[in-house]
Amino acid sequence: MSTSPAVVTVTGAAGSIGYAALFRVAAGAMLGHHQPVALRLLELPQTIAATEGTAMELEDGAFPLLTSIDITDDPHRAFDGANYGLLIGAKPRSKGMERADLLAANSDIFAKQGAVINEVAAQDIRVIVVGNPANTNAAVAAANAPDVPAERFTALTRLDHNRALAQLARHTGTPVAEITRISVWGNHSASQYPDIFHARVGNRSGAEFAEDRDWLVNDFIPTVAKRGTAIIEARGASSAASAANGAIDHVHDWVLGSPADDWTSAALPSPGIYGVPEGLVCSFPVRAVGGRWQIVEGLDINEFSRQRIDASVAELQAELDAVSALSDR
Ligand code: NAX
Repeated sequence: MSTSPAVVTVTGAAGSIGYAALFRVAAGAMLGHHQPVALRLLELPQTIAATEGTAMELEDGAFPLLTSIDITDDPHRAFDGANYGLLIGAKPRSKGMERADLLAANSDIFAKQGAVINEVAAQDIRVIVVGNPANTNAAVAAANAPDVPAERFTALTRLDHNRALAQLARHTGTPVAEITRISVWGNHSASQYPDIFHARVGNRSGAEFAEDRDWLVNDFIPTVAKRGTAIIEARGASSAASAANGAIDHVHDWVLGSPADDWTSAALPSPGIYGVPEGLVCSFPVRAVGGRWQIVEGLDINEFSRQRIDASVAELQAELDAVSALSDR
């Protein structure tokens, strides 16, 4: 790990997830406790004042690893020499907005940011997209950054993974630390598929718990997939700290390695395996080795899982087709 600062660009820095993420990035939770960080905060012009407030608080944290904070509404300045991009800012779905409108508005943002990353970011740039629709936004950014290896554009499904881990721990009365090998497949949406068939739950297998199909189908899967909505209903605001935590876990493991004998979940451009068409940014079981994600290959996918993976992949394909049709116009 280098002692020169890593340039970390955070878009949507004044938003809820940005606010929850920045302090932990500055404290070393993402890149390790020996890696200095230079923060670049990208926001919309109307939110720059609020971003300055966040920066004042970051300063007041007196974080030894935080070497600088730059605030801008100019993507070129924000991504210049960036080693890491946390793409959190996105256009939210407003009342009456159709999903197609949301896809269009965001594909525009992420196409531009991808092109700027291609132009000015550091050669080793690693990107995680959090802003929704996260998988398709990552695919759009990657398509607009032809000089950056596509595998460096990823999307957040670690939050879904962590939610699945926590729900399985609660159901089985097993500590989270004793559960491994959960997989989240597909899209970060209600169609995602949290798969416990390969999991280890203490000294038992996840497949054993999956035999209770009523619990699996009517409780576990929908609870994980719809957790975001449940949080909005309870809190009156969407997941922020847990989403920031997922993004930090994702980058941490990507750079510093995932635990041995386990795997995690991340959305990556598909190389065309597990029946997922090439180029879709799909969540897979992954391990991080030497700073690269590797999809865990060779897992036996039963019919129950196959149907659910296929349904989520079909949704991803429809999203990508919708934004591709826009760019062809
Ligand atoms: P907020 O509305 O609190 O913050 C978003 C911020 O992004 C705002 O400050 C806004 O000014 C800024 N922004 C918008 N467009 C921008 C652009 N083009 N450049 C720079 N900044 C821009 O939302 P927050 O709760 O922080 O959520 C951010 C995104 O994360 C949303 O799209 C949300 O749907 C998504 N989520 C993704 C999750 C995942 O697991 N992948 C889970 C949590 C969250 O729902």
